[in-house]
Amino acid sequence: NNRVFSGIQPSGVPTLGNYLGAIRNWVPMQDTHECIFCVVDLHAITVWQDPQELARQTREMAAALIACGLDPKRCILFLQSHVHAHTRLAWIFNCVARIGWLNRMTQFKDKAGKDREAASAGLYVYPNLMAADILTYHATKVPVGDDQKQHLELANDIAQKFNHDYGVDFFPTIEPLIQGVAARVMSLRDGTKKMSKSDPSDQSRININDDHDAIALKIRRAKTDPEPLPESEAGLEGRPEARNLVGILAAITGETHAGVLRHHGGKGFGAFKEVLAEALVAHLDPIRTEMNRLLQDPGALDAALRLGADRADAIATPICEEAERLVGFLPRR
Ligand code: AQP
Repeated sequence: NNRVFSGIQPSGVPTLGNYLGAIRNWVPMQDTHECIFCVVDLHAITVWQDPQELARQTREMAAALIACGLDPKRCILFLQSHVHAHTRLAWIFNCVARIGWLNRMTQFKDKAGKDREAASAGLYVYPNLMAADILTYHATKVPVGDDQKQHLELANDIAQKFNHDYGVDFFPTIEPLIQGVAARVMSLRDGTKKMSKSDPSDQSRININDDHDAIALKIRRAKTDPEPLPESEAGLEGRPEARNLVGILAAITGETHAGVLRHHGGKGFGAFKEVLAEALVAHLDPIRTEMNRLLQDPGALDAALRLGADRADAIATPICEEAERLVGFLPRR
């Protein structure tokens, strides 16, 4: 099949990283694939979320996705907590996945920080829920940023072990679709850390609803080294901040890194940053305007999400129930 599944956490406003690494690539897939896109609120609470903020951010995320070009008529767009098959299948996967597999997940180590014992159990089993998100639709194509590759490999290990343990050929193999020049956008404050919506510093990221002034200021303050831009890609070696800014402009203009450097090599960062800020403002402005418009009518937004949940349920629940039957659970009659 050519069913696509992808999700995004409502842990803040989507960043330029989420946009370039994920959302933007989802838009054209609506014409070529059967697309299922999910605001993964269950994943968001693996770290603390203020309830009111979570509710607000969930609506904002839905509005942002539609503003970026996801069309609730051409894709299935819904909230994860509305479709119970995700958690039902995740429990089964908690019992299929091995602790040793989870221990190898680098994102857990990054997100849990130094005090690993104090991290939530949910954060630890997060990849099992992610496997359920995808597999309860028998989706085979998963467009994600480079940072999610390890979780997809784990999802395939779970699918294989389930099939093997229960002697069936039930769950398909998942294929990661990693695309774009800027598959990984880095923090504006530290070129070795990825840009994140939950980073405590707002200066570390561009939010897709940042206005002209915010974008200009953040780009002007972005960390750089004192050297001018190199003339060729080799000159970006060992200069993560320079590489990141070049990569962002390349992704926005559709050029390669080399192409950007052909145009701007030799410039100081002051001049380059002005070009970059202007390109970002021009690209993000219509998205911000549309997002704000959508947020003014929460009733319409909620209705679109309800419809999405109904359509998602219709696919997910029968697959989940078949998995439960294979495990040996009696159906409720
Ligand atoms: N910096 C990034 N560059 C490229 N792609 C990125 N993605 C995230 N950050 C970058 C991609 O965005 C999709 C949705 O991510 P998510 O919300 O499920 O969680 P995340 O990967 O943990 O994203 P954040 O922004 O870092 O959120 P928080 O701060 O809450 O953890 C994924 O496809 C991801 O690859």
